Amino acid sequence: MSTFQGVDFYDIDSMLSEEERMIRETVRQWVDERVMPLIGEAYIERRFPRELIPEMGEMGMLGANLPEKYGCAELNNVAYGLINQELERGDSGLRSFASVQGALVMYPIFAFGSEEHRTEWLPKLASGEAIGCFGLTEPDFGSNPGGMITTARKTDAGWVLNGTKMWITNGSMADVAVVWAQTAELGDVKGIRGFVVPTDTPGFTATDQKGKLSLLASDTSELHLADVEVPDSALMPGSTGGLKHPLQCLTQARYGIAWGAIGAAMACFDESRSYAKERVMFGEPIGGKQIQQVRLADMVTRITQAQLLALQLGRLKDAGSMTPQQVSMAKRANVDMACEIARESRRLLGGNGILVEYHSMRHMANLESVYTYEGTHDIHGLILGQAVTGISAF
Ligand code: TGC
Ligand code: FAD
Repeated sequence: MSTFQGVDFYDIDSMLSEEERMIRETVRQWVDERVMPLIGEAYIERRFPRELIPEMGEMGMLGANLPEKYGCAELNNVAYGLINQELERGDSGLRSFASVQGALVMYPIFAFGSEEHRTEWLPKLASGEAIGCFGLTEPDFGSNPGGMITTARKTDAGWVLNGTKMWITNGSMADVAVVWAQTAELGDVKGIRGFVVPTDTPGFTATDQKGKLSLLASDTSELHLADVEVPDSALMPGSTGGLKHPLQCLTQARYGIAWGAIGAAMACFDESRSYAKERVMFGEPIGGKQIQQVRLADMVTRITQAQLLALQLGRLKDAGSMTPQQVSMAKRANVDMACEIARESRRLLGGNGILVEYHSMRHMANLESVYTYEGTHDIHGLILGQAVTGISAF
């Protein structure tokens, strides 16, 4: 049974609509009842809890800000952010699953796909009947995806894809992959196009990434494309070349991460606050010691700052004026905040802090991936540096 207290030092609830609060509470309760009892074991077993996917679909958590017309919940972006927050309070792997499904697969199909792509895939992805993955990163092109060497060659029958994509979330579970490939032979200097590729297409294989020490309750895989033949209709007609379109998807996912990181941090703060009040050492609760009080004070301050940043970002997104650079600031600052809080929380818990029965170390390990994926902390620093100086330092 969860004893999660929540963190709302600045009465941020009063800045949410009744509907937004209600959605947050519904997902919060679901995470308490369905995720918390199993997540520690799933983590140790290194498995993504697939049994939760149909419930996530039924509750409208997948592609939640996309239109009802395609089976989605059509929520505003603040409600969508709050869902991410609550999912990541459970585990970053769960939020990652939803981020990839919604922001990196459903969003590009919605924004750049044909009407046939939308009607074929969006309702199934929204319900969780189908799972999607997003193949952008390659072994030698992570921060710099523009250098990708996966190719899409035009033939009379359609396209032939060849290449390797690395670190692909949901890769082994996926029914459909959004694959980004070079089409330079079209004579297009900005030749990167997006393809909707059913994963049962001959030549497409996915292998599990072994040896992870982070995000253990998440499917991370390598995709191999060996002469994968797809019809002309696999090309997303709205992906008209260049990095702009994949980066547009990343903006959607990074937005969700800015919220998600708050959830992981709240879980850690909540755990260490309770522990500090209960753990007696030198004859009194450690929460009565000044060092631990300052530790908790720093945590609640940084969470509050992150909440305000995310909420304003959400309001800007709902108003249609959010910029990618604003998303970079929130992803970078909030994930950094969560990494620090998870580490401090684990330390406050002493020896117990390394056990899976507690959550802080799992979050700490997960957040190291979150710090790196969707644009590393450094890359978002460079994006912000460019925004304020006008000079690119990549
Ligand atoms: P650059 O020349 O700056 O930009 C090319 C075009 O794209 C536009 N643009 C954006 N549009 C929308 N959103 C953004 N965030 C955008 N950033 C740039 C830009 O205006 C330009 O448009 P146009 O019209 O002039 O052509 O491109 P660059 O090659 O210099 O790259 C810049 C850089 C380094 C920032 C970019 O490559 C980058 O963000 N690299 C990081 C790669 C990354 O984040 N990969 C993530 C892979 S997916 C993943 O990690 C999933 S994790 C699982 C989960 O989400 O839970
Ligand atoms: P690199 O780009 O090699 O970076 C190495 C280091 O160099 C970093 O510290 C970086 O900040 C730094 N660096 C890079 N460029 C510069 C520079 N110009 N100046 C200064 N420092 C620099 N990708 C997908 O396409 N789909 C997915 O679903 C997906 N899921 C992922 C899941 C996990 C668990 C992980 C770990 C990654 C995932 N990724 C995914 C890939 C992720 O986006 C990349 O790992 C990330 O973009 C960084 O690329 P890289 O690992 O190649 O690091």
